[in-house]
Amino acid sequence: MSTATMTLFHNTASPFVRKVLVFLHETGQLDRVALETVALSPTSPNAAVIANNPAGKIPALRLADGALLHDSRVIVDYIDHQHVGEPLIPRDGASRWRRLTLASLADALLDAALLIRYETFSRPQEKHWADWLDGQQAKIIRALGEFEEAASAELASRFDVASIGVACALGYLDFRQPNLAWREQFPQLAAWYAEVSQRPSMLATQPPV
Ligand SMILES: N[C@@H](CCC(=O)N[C@@H](CS)C(=O)NCC(=O)O)C(=O)O
Repeated sequence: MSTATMTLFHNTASPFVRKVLVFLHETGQLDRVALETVALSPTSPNAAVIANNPAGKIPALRLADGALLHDSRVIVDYIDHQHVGEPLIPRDGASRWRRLTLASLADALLDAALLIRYETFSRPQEKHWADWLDGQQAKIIRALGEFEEAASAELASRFDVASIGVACALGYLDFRQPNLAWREQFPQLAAWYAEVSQRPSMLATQPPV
């Protein structure tokens, strides 16, 4: 019998959903959540998601009492408060702000990658705006540069909110921009990612092929 008391609006292609799933895996709470798979984009929103999150975005998490949480930052914070192990988001001190800032940069990379995806996939070809696409891609490359600096010490030190965010961001780049060849330019990040992508939580949550 299922022990799930919460419902996660879910799609295997979503890197933001993946962060939540990795948190659930890493904190041993996967069986508490039922997955409701939805398909959506800004131009074809999903009615069930909108009813639960006016922004029309996933992830959204319905709790046992019916309360709704979004977005991924709020949800992973909630999940981190529901287990007794070492927190994956440091509760205080300088490390809290540094780890959350690295996690925020991973989210910014994902926002840029997702905007590129929507621009190139959903928008008619004649309406594509090259300068705007270049600006988004530049954000991605700058973020990768900062992660390269952080890879061998900061990211490698623990698999927490920062590392999970960066790992899911890299997984999404491989999924949507397979020709980017970021590994050559950022070798320490590549070595770190090769290791963490073998964790059971990462293997179990890979994007579709
Ligand atoms: N800041 C949000 C971003 C979530 C997000 O952009 N999700 C995408 C799927 S990967 C989405 O729902 N897009 C639909 C839309 O933008 O209408 C979070 O961290 O959860």
